[in-house]
Amino acid sequence: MSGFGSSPARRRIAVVPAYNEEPTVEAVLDRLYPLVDELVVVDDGSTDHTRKIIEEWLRGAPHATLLSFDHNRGMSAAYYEAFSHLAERLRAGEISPDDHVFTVDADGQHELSVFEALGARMEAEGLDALLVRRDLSTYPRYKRSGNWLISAWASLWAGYRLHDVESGYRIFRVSALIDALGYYRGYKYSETVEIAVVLGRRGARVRNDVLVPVPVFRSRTRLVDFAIDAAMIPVAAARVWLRRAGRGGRLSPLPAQQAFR
Ligand SMILES: Nc1nc2c(ncn2[C@@H]2O[C@H](COP(=O)(O)OP(=O)(O)OP(=O)(O)O)[C@@H](O)[C@H]2O)c(=O)[nH]1
Ligand SMILES: [Mg+2]
Repeated sequence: MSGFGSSPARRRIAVVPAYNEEPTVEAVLDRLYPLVDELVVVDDGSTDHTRKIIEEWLRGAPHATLLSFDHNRGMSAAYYEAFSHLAERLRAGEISPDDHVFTVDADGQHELSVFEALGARMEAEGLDALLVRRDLSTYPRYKRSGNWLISAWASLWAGYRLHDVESGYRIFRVSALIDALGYYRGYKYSETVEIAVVLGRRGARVRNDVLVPVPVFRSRTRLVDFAIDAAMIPVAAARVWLRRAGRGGRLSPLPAQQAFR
């Protein structure tokens, strides 16, 4: 655990959104928990036994917190809830602007054997965000084409090259994450594309080219989710521009965000 001495080590906080992940959630939490200092899991109104499984798992996990919705609100809402919780903790001085937040899916799609190496890279390069690029070579062609297209579209609006903008396997510096939170909310799955664009427009140092394998293929996203994401990309960029114009060039709408950059 971190927190000793005059320059405490950077804390690692994991955020795991979960919706009807009964077969995999416990294994993911078991594997992830020893890799981090704390873990926040969001049950997004699951209708299977996901919530019960998490509640039982929590008994042996003193550094983990469950946030939950009574009804399903979508992946973006789950992330928004978790990140708002972290913003509160930052304001309360319980976490620091330089701590790292890792987002990991509850379906086992994110390769945790590279977790340490990703964290080390983030640290060594002083990044604000590392959006892990998933190796989608085992995915069907339509998924790969769609991912390429939306990543290219997002790159235009973000101002840097995105290779896998839909990736949910990410690391954020707390200050950059909370800053970005002032510019988007996300709908359905759009959180991933919106935050990637906002970070770029805010001048954050971001990489999206570190390639990792995907252990399992399973897809629940649909064409309508793709369309929503595509539509939200320019909206996210516009929000940053409008906010900047409206505030005469000031870049920090919330007190906590002054810590960014
Ligand atoms: N499908 C879905 N997942 C949710 C929801 N809320 C939270 N999640 C969680 O968000 C994470 C990502 O969801 P996935 O459906 O795997 O989406 P994805 O991996 O981005 O997209 P795919 O490439 O289609 O697998 C998982 O851990 C889900 O359990 C929701 O309303 N629907
Ligand atoms: Mg998934």
